[in-house]
Amino acid sequence: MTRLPKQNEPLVTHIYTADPSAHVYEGKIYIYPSHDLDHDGPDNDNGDQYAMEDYHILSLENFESPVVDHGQALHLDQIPWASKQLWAPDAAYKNNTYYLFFPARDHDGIFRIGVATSASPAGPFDPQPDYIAGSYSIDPAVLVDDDNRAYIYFGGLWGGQLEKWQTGTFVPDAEGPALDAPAIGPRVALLSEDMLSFQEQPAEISIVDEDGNPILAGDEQRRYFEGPWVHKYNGTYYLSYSTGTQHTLVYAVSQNPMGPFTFKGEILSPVVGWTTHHSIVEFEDKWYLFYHDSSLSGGVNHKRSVKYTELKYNEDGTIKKINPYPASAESAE
Ligand code: FUB
Repeated sequence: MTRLPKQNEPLVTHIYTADPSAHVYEGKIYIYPSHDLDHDGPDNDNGDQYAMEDYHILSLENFESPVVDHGQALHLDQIPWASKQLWAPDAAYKNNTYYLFFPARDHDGIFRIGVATSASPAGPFDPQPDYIAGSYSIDPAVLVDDDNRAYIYFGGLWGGQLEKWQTGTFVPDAEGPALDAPAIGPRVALLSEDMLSFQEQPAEISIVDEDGNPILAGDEQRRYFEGPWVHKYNGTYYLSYSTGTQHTLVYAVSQNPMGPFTFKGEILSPVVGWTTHHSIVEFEDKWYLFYHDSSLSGGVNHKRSVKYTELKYNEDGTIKKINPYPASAESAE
């Protein structure tokens, strides 16, 4: 099934796709999305509507060539430790191997992060028998740095259960912090050389304002919610994420991949649908934002479509804010 890519339009329409993690492998763009299911089941703040069961990998030779769906790359039935909800994945390349990192609920209903391997960026992927020891919550994103160290970032509030891990163990009825307390941050851990385990206990990333004060839990315009992504531009690490309740993609910067990160601003205005989730990748000397929205399904939260648009930096390294609907709005800033 193929389709020519157009900016701000669904990359594919034969299936619903979301949470795109884009990478350049073997000279092509590979996109690792969630595969949204069309169903009439429950829809709630716990995220039960996101009932995904497999992954399909998409690729593009370039932006003038058709989008290829490589078919099913991994199914829930192949993953012994997982019971349901294959949410936002990411991929990484190291040791001549492609790794797919993915969250799912275990048999106790707790989100964990698994890893699967392949000799090809298009899969199919072969899962490890157990989840990564010490892993929890959702939305893994992996950065293989220039020195070949690999960092995994993860975590999401609400259905993603990050509030329940504030003490380091799972507390089923734990709530988020007080609104005037520091917001919960995403987690980061160095991966082992073989990419199959954490080298250390995950650490919480601190996101601070320009004065070095932590962003507070009540600061919904800026506080972390889910969907971390880290990329490097001119030697600076950019942590971008969704603010959740404000449905905005924002970013913070640091000279250290483990933070602290200083909040900078917005990347993408809210899209149609409840979630916003993205990745940022360089291809042939330009930068691109991959994101999703629910336009194709008329706004159904769990029937989303992956899209892309060019991302530009200002001279000072800040990111130009993007309007996901440029034809219908005044202008992108
Ligand atoms: O796709 C399921 C969840 O919705 C993801 O894990 C979140 O980032 C949000 O996009």
